[in-house]
Amino acid sequence: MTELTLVTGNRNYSSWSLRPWILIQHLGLGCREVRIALDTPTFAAEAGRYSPTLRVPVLMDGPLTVWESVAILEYLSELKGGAGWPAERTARAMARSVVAEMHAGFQALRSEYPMNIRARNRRVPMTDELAASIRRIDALFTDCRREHGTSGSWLFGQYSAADAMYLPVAFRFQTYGLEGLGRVARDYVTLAVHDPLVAPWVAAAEREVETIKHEEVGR
Ligand SMILES: N[C@@H](CCC(=O)N[C@@H](CS)C(=O)NCC(=O)O)C(=O)O
Repeated sequence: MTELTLVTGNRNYSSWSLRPWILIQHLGLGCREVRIALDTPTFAAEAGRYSPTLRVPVLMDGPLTVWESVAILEYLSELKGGAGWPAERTARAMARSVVAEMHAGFQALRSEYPMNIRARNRRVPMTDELAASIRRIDALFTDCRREHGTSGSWLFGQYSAADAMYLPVAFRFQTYGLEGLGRVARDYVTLAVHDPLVAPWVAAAEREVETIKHEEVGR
């Protein structure tokens, strides 16, 4: 197997980049990393050297380019014989559903609670749309854990692409507060943000000096 290269954005802000990166760590794949700072005049030109969409993340495996975070998660899982998904068919179907739901939705959560790993104790006005997103996240975490989580601590017991997909959501709750989440979801958020395998990404986020003004919301 050739060495994988993962092109990402800033550690502090790039929620889509974090998803394949953490799955690479959990699958024990290893990769070379190329980081391109977001929101700069040169971002599009630099990203365009790797990505047909001019966005990150993008994965290279030799001559092959894979873009879109969900497609990358699928590819990484395939490299490990499907290990990125739950082994049991009904659990796998639910995991794929929640991954697709995150990729396609949660607009209010994404825009009103931008991922900002360094920030703590931020509070933003609660809108109806944001409250609805939080209710759905609470139900989703609780249902996954209760229905399929008994073999371990993650959403489907063992670590899967679903956990990778929702890790940036866990960091959002660390920043903006846990209000609206019940006990099961709170415990899951605590587990996810303290995952030892994400610690190097968090440390790098804390070392970054760039600030993106429109991502710095809340007081
Ligand atoms: N649907 C894409 C979204 C990727 C995306 O929006 N990435 C952001 C960084 S987190 C980006 O590249 N932004 C730069 C831009 O849009 O110019 C995926 O799932 O990979």
